[in-house]
Amino acid sequence: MDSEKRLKIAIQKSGRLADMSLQLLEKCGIQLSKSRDQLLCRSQNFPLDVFLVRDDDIPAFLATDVCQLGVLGQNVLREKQAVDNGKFVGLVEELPLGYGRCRLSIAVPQGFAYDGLASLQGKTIATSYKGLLGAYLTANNISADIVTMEGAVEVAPRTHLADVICDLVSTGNTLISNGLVETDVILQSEAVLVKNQIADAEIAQLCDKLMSRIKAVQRAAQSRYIMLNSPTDSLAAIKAVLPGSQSPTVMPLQGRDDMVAVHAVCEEGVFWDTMEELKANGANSILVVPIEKMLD
Ligand code: PRT
Ligand code: ZN
Repeated sequence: MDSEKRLKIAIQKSGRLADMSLQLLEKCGIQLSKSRDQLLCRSQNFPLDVFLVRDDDIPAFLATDVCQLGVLGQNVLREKQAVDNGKFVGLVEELPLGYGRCRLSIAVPQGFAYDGLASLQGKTIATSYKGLLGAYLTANNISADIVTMEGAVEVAPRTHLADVICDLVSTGNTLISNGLVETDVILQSEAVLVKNQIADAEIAQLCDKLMSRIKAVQRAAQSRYIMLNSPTDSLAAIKAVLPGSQSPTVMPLQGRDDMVAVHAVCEEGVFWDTMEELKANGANSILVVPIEKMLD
């Protein structure tokens, strides 16, 4: 492979997605220079350049092929696509990453007589998501005025800039403290790995390699290694209880004909009730340990 070719990924420089995105690369074994003041970090042990930018700029970095991969909220990507599909149509959501979860919702002031979307007819709605909101209103045959605000959308009704708002919600605390009630969810969102149409075969290969590492990290994070001793006659019952495991390893226990040791990788969470059920089926010495890395 041409050693000059490097894959380029854009992640958020600072903000809600920044730490998790950097940690994800680190968990993939990618070492980066520690300074985060700069725009660009080069990895020394993987042909990868990491651009640290504002999340809103990532779709343009991908559309212009400055980077081939980006990590951003689905809300940001879908909004850009809703506003200018021609420019961003080639960007593909490759992998949901399980963090940065939120939803884009409409919220009305307490006391607003809300009786379904029709109540928004002719109203003014403040949002930073005019593309997504506009498409949602059109799809539901509602005609309303959209006021675009870049921040502090939640104060718009109090300051009489708008009747209602459409904004991101995660805990819902911001809505509550501003006397607003969530009525409609327009979009559920999380951080996602986005890819452009990679033309270069070697870059595409690097991209596949990074993606398979990310998938392996995700699988390892949700998997557990479980070890237990089982009565030989309840082995079938014990295997049936083990969550998401394929073929457990069964080994003899020295000096015991009636018991065997069972080791298994469980690709689902192992909760207390599962352990209690294993115990109820005769298992003992049950150990559940996290898995650091996993590759098939
Ligand atoms: O500087 P840069 O442009 O990169 O960052 P930013 O300020 O635009 O974004 P940032 O860091 O705030 O958020 C980045 C991404 O995190 C968003 O695009 C979403 O995908 C995701 N995310 C997850 C959220 C939230 N949760 C969230 N709660 N983004 C924003 N919020 C805001 C929301 O706008 C509202 O003001 O938090 C408030 C509501 O929070 P709750 O918990 O009170 O409901
Ligand atoms: Zn932003």
